[in-house]
Amino acid sequence: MQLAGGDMNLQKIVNKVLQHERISPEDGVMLYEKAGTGLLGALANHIREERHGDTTYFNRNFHIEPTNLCVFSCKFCSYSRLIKQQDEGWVMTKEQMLDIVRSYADKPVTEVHIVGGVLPQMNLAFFADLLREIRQLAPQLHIKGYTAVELEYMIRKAKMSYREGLAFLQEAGLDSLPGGGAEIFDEEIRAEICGDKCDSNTWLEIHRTAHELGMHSNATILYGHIETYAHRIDHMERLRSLQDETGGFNTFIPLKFRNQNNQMSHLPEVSAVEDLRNYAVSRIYLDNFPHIKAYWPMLGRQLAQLSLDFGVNDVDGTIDDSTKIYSMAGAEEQSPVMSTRDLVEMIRNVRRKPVERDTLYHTLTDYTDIEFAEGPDGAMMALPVVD
Ligand code: V47
Ligand code: SF4
Repeated sequence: MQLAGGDMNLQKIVNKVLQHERISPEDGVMLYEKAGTGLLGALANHIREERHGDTTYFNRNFHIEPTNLCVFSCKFCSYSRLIKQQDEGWVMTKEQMLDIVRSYADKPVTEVHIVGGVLPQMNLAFFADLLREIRQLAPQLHIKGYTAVELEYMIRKAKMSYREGLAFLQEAGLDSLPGGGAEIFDEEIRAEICGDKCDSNTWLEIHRTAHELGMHSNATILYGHIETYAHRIDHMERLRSLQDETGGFNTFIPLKFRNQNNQMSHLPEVSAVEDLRNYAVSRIYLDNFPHIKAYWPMLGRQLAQLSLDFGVNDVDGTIDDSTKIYSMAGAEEQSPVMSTRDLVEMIRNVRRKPVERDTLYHTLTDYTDIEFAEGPDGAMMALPVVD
């Protein structure tokens, strides 16, 4: 790939990427600052297609958000202020959460994602109990639960080491960790936007320990607020180094800061073009992360489709409206429901190949040769194409 205009520094980065050479933090910042959007898309798409071809993964999951009250006060979060106005908040009982699991008994979901605010009464013993009962009700369901922030709090309060606490939860049924709570690792920016919760090294240490115990995890970045490009690269650099050590991360999920109903509402949101550029740089920089995910409820469907040309190869799940975090923060999708058919068509419409996966990216159904038709009860059925 020869660049017109001849910027030698950018050309060197292009050559590195094409030769599978790792780019440096300085290169990463230069991509953000100097590279055209077409170039970023072409490079990221090259990597994406080398690794995954046109395959675009999704999974069928549902969320449990045990509470939207939280002892922490992250300024970007639409949950955090609610602890002072408890009438607006919810705290679920164990039975209510188990009822949610029961309500999915005859639905083809493979994963439950548990994530929420942090409360003292929802402690390690409470969640271990919940995990055991979910495991009993749904032995096949993959339980992805608790951000490092939630884990740090409940394990500290239980006076255990991270290894002991994580092993205890794993024994109770926890399969993997979601990527939340990472926000931005730079200590100054972190202090400014979420200074009272688990620090960056602790976040990384908890994921390292989970990987050592054989659990996989994801990682997020919260971008588009007061951070600079150098902060984003620093964040990815810390993740890339840990991944070199453990290989335990599955997916990187950039989360765009949304500005409604929180203490950072005065900040404008970044543009769709910036979102696409950010996906591309993430795909290029994180050369040891297998997957980059666009979280469609947050992004909206059209931008999620476009992101597939900018390094993204996963669009998360066919979740129903069981997640509230993003709709409360002003996400594109106020009621994020998409049927399998909608999701498959969203992917097909941009000429990519829809594949349903489980949490660990084993292929469950390749939808290339599957069509949808109305079944006898009026519901949509997936049928193999017959020549
Ligand atoms: O850590 C909170 C984010 C995260 C806002 O692992 C906000 O598969 C934008 O991590 N604007 C929690 N983002 C959710 C999360 C997640 C989501 C989907 C999939 C996975 C996965 C993980 O939500 C928090 C925080 O970064 N968040 N408020 C906001 N105003
Ligand atoms: Fe609590 Fe998480 Fe919101 Fe921070 S982002 S206030 S830890 S729910």
